[in-house]
Amino acid sequence: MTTPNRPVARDAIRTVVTDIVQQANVTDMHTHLFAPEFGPLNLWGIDALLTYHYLVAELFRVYPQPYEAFWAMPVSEQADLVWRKLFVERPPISEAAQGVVRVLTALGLDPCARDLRQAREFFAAQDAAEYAERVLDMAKVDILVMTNDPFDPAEERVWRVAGAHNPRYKAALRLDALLTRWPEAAAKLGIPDADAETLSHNAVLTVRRFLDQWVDRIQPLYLAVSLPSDFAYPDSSPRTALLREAVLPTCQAHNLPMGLMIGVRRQVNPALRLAGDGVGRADVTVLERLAGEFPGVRYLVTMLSRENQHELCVIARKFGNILPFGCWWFLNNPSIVLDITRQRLEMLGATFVAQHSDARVLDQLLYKWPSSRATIAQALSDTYEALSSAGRPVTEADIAADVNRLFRENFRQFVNLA
Ligand code: FIX
Ligand code: ZN
Repeated sequence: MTTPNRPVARDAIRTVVTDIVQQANVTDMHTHLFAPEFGPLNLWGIDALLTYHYLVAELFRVYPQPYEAFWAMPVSEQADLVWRKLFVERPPISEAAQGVVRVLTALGLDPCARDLRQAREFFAAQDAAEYAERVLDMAKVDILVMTNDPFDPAEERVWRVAGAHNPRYKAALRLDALLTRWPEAAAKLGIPDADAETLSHNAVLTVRRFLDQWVDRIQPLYLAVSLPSDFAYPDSSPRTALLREAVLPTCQAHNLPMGLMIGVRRQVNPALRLAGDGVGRADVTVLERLAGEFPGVRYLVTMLSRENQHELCVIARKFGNILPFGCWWFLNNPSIVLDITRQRLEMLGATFVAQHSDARVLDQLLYKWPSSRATIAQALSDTYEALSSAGRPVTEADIAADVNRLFRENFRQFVNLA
């Protein structure tokens, strides 16, 4: 029998917390997944899992080869090679490699197989839509947020023709093209003066109209952009003008938060393609200026460099319109998640979003979430044990409420999702 309002004994805290965290539903606020109705954009199955860009980078560590030779191979052969080199010829110990093992185990497949025959047969027998529901249920992800690029013609076709109304897949309007590749975006929008020193009135109006249309079309939960480690605000670039005159006013007009993902160094090794991005320490004071200049805008913020995490906590203490989220990409490893989560709990209580999956392949939900849950449960257990020792025991209800805040509610409230 559960007694949610009775204090949990100090020596039972770890078990109770772990259980609550493992059972909790999560809202996955940032992924690169697509609902099944997006057809080939919805990635799942063994070939997609093994050619995930994290693993492609790791393949080149153990098996240097001409980049172009790898890219010229059919995806199934790339996957065979990754399997042989990273899973058969050595134990798959990295977080990304262990992730594949955990997915296969969760699906009842053999993680020690010499080849991919069994896995391929399993995935070939699945119906895409039914399988997606099953994976979301297994991962206890109630709702996830996609990353929707309004400049991607493949996506645009789906939105224009069929619309996308899957209740478990919500949209986020991603503005990297607009804010990091302005001349290209301007050309697509038919804006002639992309090189001008200041943004013309017409250019601003065109961008505003474009954003309004896309907000109406895809009903995003938030707008978002990933920004380089040298992101400066304000400066004399078109990015500052676009943020100030078009993007942030759009957030205000539609009451939508702005997602800022800061610290990527795109294409430090272009030959690795999607695997070729790096990380750099960013200047966090940009957030003070953005949050101060647009106090009516709510910002979802994640930073890629480990060195920026403490400063982000300090800024979030100063600005209620900043919600730190997740341990992004190169930070999504147990040792670092543990460290960052502890830091955030100490400095912010339960007022952040503990994690997002960033999954690109549906099945990855089956390892990214269990891994994050285990690590975050550890950080939370330490916190409640300390609190209990200090003289304030916690109840199951206390713990469940905090877990719900960290994994669902803080994000949902921020984006007004019931
Ligand atoms: O910009 C992003 O949203 C990044 O998460 C991706 O671009 C990155 O490639 C990734 O998949 C990280 O997990
Ligand atoms: Zn991402």
